[in-house]
Amino acid sequence: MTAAPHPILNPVRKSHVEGDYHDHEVNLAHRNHGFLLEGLRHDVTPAGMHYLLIHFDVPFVPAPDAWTLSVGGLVETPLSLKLADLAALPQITTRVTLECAGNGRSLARPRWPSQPWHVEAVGTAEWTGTPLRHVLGRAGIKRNAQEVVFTGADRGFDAGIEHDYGRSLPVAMALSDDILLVTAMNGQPLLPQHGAPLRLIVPGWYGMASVKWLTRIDVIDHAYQGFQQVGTYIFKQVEGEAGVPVTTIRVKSLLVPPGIPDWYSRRRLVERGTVPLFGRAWSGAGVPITKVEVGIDGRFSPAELDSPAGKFAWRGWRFDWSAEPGEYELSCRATDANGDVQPLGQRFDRAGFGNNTVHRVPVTVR
Ligand SMILES: Nc1nc2c(c(=O)[nH]1)N[C@H]1C(S)=C(S)[C@@H](COP(=O)(O)O)O[C@H]1N2
Ligand SMILES: [Mo]
Repeated sequence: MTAAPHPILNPVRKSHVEGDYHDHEVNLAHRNHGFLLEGLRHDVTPAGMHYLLIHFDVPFVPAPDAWTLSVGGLVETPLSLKLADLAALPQITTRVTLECAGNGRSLARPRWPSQPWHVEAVGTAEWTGTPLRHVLGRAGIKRNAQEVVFTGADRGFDAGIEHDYGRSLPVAMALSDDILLVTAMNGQPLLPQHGAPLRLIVPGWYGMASVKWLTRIDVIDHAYQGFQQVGTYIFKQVEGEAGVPVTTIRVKSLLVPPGIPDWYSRRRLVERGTVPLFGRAWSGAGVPITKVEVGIDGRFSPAELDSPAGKFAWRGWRFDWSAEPGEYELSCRATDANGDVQPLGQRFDRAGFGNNTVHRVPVTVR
């Protein structure tokens, strides 16, 4: 008789599944709640409505004043900074739409067993903190530096590998004005689940880059090999290929489901007549949204765009639908300034990353 594989050190290799959600997926969905689509009405997502993605446990921080950020590796002056030191640096506030790279994963058939997102792993907050370059400037980056590594206080296992949550950025990007070390979200101190007391915000990239509970910054002269950099967050068609790292957010849009829902199925009932539809669209890397179209049973017409709300923030759109009684499928499709358009069909990725297929909402008009 062969021993069963150890569930942590030697986990059963995952494969795609169909049908019911496994207990493990349901458990992850409880821990990592999604955004409520009706919340798209808010320009800035209330903190409690913002999606969450926590790989391991939320670290307990009894005394934020004692929190230390260490800056080391290839720097002239290693630093050990308290929150008060960071607060003394120039502070800015930026509105940023954050989306999980796994958003849309479970819309794919078969699906990859993991955090079972449909479309709701997105939110837009106003993050306040200091541009990272001020800290790197004080430490002084050495000539041969290649990447800057960010490590969180959380630790766990994935695929049998024990690690601290960590991610890296190329040095040039780390020195840009946009990358922030933040201590506040929507004008309030960070909530524990959003990275209190200190997190990184990398606008325009999928959420995995925005390391929460930040404790260390290390400058290195090679490509970082941490699990969250090389063991996952790689676009792949098949296991074993080198793949392409997941970085910037792909163009996407969502609509506020109109009318009223059925509690259990969330099917929508809408009254006939003019139905004002509203939603938001966004893309990555600060690329503006140039067009949103609304589909009624797959026939698309242009929506009206609201004014842009910031380089890294989603953009509102609206559309008046003349609804006649019947069954319909509503959808929305955004285009960005690079000419990238959301695909109508399923976009296959082995682990379900970057699925920006159009959002579809079935409705009954009465
Ligand atoms: N330290 C740490 N940082 C992290 C994570 C994590 O599990 N640990 N999750 C990442 C992922 S995958 C996403 S999508 C975002 C989610 O941020 P939020 O929970 O504040 O919305 O945080 C990122 N930063
Ligand atoms: Mo994520």
